[in-house]
Amino acid sequence: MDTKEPSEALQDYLQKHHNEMTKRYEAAIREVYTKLVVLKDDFSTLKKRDCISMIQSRIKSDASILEKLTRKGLPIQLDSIHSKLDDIAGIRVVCKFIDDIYMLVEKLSAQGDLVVIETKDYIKNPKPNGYRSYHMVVEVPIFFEGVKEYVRVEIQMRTVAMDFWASLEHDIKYKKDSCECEDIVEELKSCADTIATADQRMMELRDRVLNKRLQYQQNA
Ligand code: 0O2
Repeated sequence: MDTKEPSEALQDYLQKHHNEMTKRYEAAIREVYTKLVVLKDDFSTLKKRDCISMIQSRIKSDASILEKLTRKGLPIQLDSIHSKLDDIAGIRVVCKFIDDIYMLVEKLSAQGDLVVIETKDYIKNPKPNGYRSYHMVVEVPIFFEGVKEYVRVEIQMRTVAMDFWASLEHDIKYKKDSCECEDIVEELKSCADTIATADQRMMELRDRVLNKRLQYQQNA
């Protein structure tokens, strides 16, 4: 009789089948990554500037998968991972300007072979702590041994400035062991708001420069 706790059994399973499981998610990440690079190149040819600064990806660690299943009160079973967790495969896209994010969302959503499952706009509706990003869960078709499977990928899109805040906030909270002191929470929120204002101003500055360049060319 197997006397192991469900979490131990799942951990054993994840360890044993790590490669087999991650293969699917890695393939899905590659698909979405390629789509993003094509969009970036297209945009750069058209607009003569880059819209994406950086693309990062990761597969959620076994420990993080177990933590999330437990936190969400989901059954500690392999089935829960595939059907309930949307962020096993994750891609983070760091853009230059806020409108670059919405342009990418629109272009990605229009691609017939990618299904948008869910979107969360934490730019228009920031989290109470000030966190801003655009989250999208998409499904892409992957062929394994001749069988088509839809695999989910969570795409997080943010500007360089939003990424700066999220990375530091993540570090600060992690190192302070989730200190929820009110003054620190308020200060972090205030920094996020300052950054959001700067993001908006940078976009307006870019448009002013573009307009001036256009006027100069028309008058030349
Ligand atoms: P990691 O290491 O990035 O994978 P949940 O996933 O249950 O926490 P939900 O509603 O399913 O919550 O997901 P949501 O709100 O779309 O956000 C999940 C991910 O967004 C997090 O993943 C972070 O990457 C990022 N995120 C969300 N809120 C914050 C925040 O306040 N600060 C920072 N720095 N990042 C945030 P994970 O799984 O927590 O971590």
